[in-house]
Amino acid sequence: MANDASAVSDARSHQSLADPFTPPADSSLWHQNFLLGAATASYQIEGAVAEDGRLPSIWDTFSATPGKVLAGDTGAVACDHYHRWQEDVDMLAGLGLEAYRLSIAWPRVMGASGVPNRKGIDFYKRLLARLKEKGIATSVTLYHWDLPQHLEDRGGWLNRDTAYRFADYADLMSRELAGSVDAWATLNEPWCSAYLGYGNGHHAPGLADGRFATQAMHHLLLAHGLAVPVLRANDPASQKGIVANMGRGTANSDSAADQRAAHLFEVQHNAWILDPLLKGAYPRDLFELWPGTEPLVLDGDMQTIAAPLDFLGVNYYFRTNLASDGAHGFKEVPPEGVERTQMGWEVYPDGLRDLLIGFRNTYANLPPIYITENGMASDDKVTDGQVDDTQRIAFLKRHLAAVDQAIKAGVDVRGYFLWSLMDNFEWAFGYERRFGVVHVDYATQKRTIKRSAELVSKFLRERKARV
Ligand code: IFM
Repeated sequence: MANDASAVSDARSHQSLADPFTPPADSSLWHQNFLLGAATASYQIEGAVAEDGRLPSIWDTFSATPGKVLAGDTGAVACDHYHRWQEDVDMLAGLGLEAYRLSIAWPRVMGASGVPNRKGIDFYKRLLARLKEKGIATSVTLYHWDLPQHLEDRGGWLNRDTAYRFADYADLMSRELAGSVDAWATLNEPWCSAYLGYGNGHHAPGLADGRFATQAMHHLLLAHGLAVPVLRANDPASQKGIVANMGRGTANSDSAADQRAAHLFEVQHNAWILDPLLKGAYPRDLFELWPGTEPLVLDGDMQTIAAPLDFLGVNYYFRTNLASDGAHGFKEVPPEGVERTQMGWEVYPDGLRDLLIGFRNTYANLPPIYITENGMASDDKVTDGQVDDTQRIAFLKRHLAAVDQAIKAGVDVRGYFLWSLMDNFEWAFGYERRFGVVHVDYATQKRTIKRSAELVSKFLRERKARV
């Protein structure tokens, strides 16, 4: 334990470092083992969609369909990361980021008959080797929404067979990449794949039916459960987990009806995924909210889905304020006069803290948590070679403070990934919404480090200097 005098001088040295981002002296973020990194996803940054044997994905098809993506944008070129990956890894290393979360494009590494595509696999081998060389920890997501189109043509996530195909894909990748991945996440945000992809059609493949959403979710979770033991067998030293987007629902009043509305919202966003994973059962309330949508579940599925996890990845962005709809559901009541981002999402850091503490209280077997995505979009412009993203700096500082509060309340949070390393293809919003801590000029592919990234980097340097 430090004596009083050194504690005082320690605190002073932190004060002298004060800037709009640097966490206070007593923040858990100063602990060297709290991992701080950045995240991206294959379709959002890679481009090169027809190169080296990559097959089409559902997002190639969806984004090529008029009216589906803002301004008709597609991921065909994106950030051209497939060709600029060395420069991008150098940039990560230059910023001193300690970990990088990336995803693998399934259609890049596996042919329709299941045969490996060597050129695609080699791309990820080179990328991971370079990250290792630079001392950057690697977190690899197997599925961040780019389902091979040939699987969608056979029913996609509505077809149980896709779950088994996913396990084959996990087998291939974990054999090929064993030893170069620190953490494997099976899926990114199954809620978005199931609900936005099959429930309301806002995302690929663009189907809209409530029953489809619950069946797609079941097959996604089954795919996850089938993959976990495969990953364990092939790459025992790595961590295995899943990444889920979690929504905070608050009640518009103290009335029992509004409280119930907020509860149902969180059932629909969080318990729909976490209960099967951590309790081995779907929440009953879900099917009261959506009567008649129970998926077909075969014997043993729920045990498969509840395979023990080494970590849970939590993605958090905003809260939703809710009231009863007067029947059995909820309606959104957007608060007025609150700060919002370019997406129109409310800035609400307490939601992250409250969710984390709530999960700790609800799930006895909650694994260690990584915040695998958090960040915001702003309409950033380069002026005199600089991007002053003031709103993002405050956003990050406040959300990291919320994580610190959760840790101090006893939640085991081990790290935090900025979403995103660089501006990229924001799905149905195309390139207009900029989430990066690095600006990308899509005409020239020039990367410009934003002020937020400079400050994160400064903090990491200072933290390292304390060892
Ligand atoms: O860009 C997405 C990411 O792919 C998944 N999580 C939310 C981000 C911002 O919308």
